[in-house]
Amino acid sequence: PTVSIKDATIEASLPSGESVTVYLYGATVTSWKANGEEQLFLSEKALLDGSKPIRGGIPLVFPVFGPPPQNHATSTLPQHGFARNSTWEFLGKSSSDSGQGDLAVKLDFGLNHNMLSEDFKEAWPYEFGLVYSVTLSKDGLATSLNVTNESKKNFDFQVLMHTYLRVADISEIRVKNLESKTYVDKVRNASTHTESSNALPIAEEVDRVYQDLNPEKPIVVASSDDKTLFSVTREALTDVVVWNPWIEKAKGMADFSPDDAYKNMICVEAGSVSAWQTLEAGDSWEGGQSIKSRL
Ligand code: TA6
Repeated sequence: PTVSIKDATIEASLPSGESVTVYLYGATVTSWKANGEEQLFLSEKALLDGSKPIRGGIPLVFPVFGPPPQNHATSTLPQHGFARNSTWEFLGKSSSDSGQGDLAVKLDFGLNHNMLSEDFKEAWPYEFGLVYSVTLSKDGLATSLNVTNESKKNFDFQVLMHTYLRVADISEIRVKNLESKTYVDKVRNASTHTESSNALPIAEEVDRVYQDLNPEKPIVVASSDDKTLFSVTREALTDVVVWNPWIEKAKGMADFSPDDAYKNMICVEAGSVSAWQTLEAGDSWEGGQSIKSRL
């Protein structure tokens, strides 16, 4: 594998052609190429200069998902926390080859409390260490986060990998393996429902937090003729958010472009967001996702 460092980005590629690009800003994966094509959606107006979280790829949500709750340690943080809008450091790479030619390259990124802006330090006054690993292999992309509480106090956190999967046409895809799962519908006043479809079509704004899923059961994005396009398994992340902004919300986001690009993306977001993980002083937690494409 080759790894190149270009100012604010790290790029890795495998001899078989797969590649991944990560911005130090937010440790945001902005590109994952496999089977000769781009697998992730990146808005044409995504800001890549650190002025705003990147619109697309895999933004990292920590320590809070969504708008922070009132009267909480995260209350004065921005939506989705500080991880995706802080500059991380590249810790290095490692590659593995089990001999059967399934080479993999792992890129590690770090963020800790004293690297945060003064505002963020003040907003969430806990010593912590994050190591985010991005692993590219022939048959997939995996991202995992290790959280260490380096403070003397316990802290609560949420975490989510806000993955924008690229699709040719939103009307042609279905999201599978959600049947009978409970979800909070953020488009319907956060009311709770049970999923009835085992192949969910996306034909309007969708913003649902599916809860308590078996992380080893893949969430599949399939074509309308039931070919698997993406398969997402998780570790220690038991919620999955399915989001598509649809027409109006797409138009309402200045960095979402072109306006009709909602047709070319579906967010399948692995996370632990429907409750709070409590990390005791000195303890660590790890969770992640593994995405396979075009099985
Ligand atoms: O993951 C879904 C969601 O929480 C939506 O409600 C929408 O807000 C989306 O994230 C994007 O949030 P952002 O802060 O990146 O504009």
